[in-house]
Amino acid sequence: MTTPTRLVILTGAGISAESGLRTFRAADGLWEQHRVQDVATPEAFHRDPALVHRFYNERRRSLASVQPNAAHLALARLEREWRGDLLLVTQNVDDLHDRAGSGNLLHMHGELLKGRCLACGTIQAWPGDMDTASRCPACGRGPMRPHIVWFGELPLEMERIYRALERCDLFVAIGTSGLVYPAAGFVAATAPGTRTLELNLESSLVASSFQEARTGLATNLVPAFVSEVLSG
Ligand code: BJW
Repeated sequence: MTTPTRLVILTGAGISAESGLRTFRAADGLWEQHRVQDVATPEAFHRDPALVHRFYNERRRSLASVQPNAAHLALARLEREWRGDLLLVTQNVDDLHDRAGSGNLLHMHGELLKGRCLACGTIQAWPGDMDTASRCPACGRGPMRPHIVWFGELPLEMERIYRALERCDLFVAIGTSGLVYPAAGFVAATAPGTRTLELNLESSLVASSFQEARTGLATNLVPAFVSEVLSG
């Protein structure tokens, strides 16, 4: 491959699957056990905040027993060792990229380990359980919600992401089904001539929009891709 200089990488639930975190849409995935409209919309939180808190408390707890895998570690290595410009955008709300050592990282769908005050809007670290009695440590007033982007809400850092997509010369999507927008449309937001590559266990719904698609496990494909970029 010709040597890229500006790289944007998008990751989805597939990169964390081999660490032991369930994806959303697999047969045993999170949406098999919970209806999206019951746990991942602002309306659901308004209707039954205790149920939504239980869903996210369980997922927050599950982070304690998982570790970054070879794919997360390879992307952190790329950031450390590569001289080009790298922006890592993740749809994942887990902290596995952070723990692997990625720094130039945007969590576009929020973070499980943070909470947001419904009164003052302050976002803060929230490592433990949250419930309807939880109060904001900053203002002392507001009830808290998980710092998660639900359906119908605006994903985070969109300006920075679209700016990077327009300027990059290589865009790579890893372990995402291509079902959820705006992330599924990122490949189409790159400039004409940008090289685009999908790495996934199965072809995504938008695989035909990529110039190249490689299928396999993230823990195999991602370290191999990183070695390719680092060897120029
Ligand atoms: C492996 C692997 C291994 C497995 N190795 N690979 C009608 C048409 C178009 C759009 C809309 C519409 N109606 C509504 C919308 C918009 C809506 C949307 O997209 N809906 C669609 C479902 C139709 N989107 C929104 O509402 C978003 N906001 C929005 O659009 O605002 C307006 C806007 C306008 C203009 C600009 C910008 C914005 C918000 C979306 C919020 C998504 N939230 C969730 C849940 C919250 C977080 C949480 O609880 O964790 O985010 S939904 C869920 O899906 C989660 C994920 O981040 C997201 C994507 O899922 P992902 O990562 O792709 O996982 P899976 O399970 O789908 O796929 C796993 C993949 O991994 C598979 O491909 C496997 O093959 C692969 N894999 N093992 C490699 N070992």
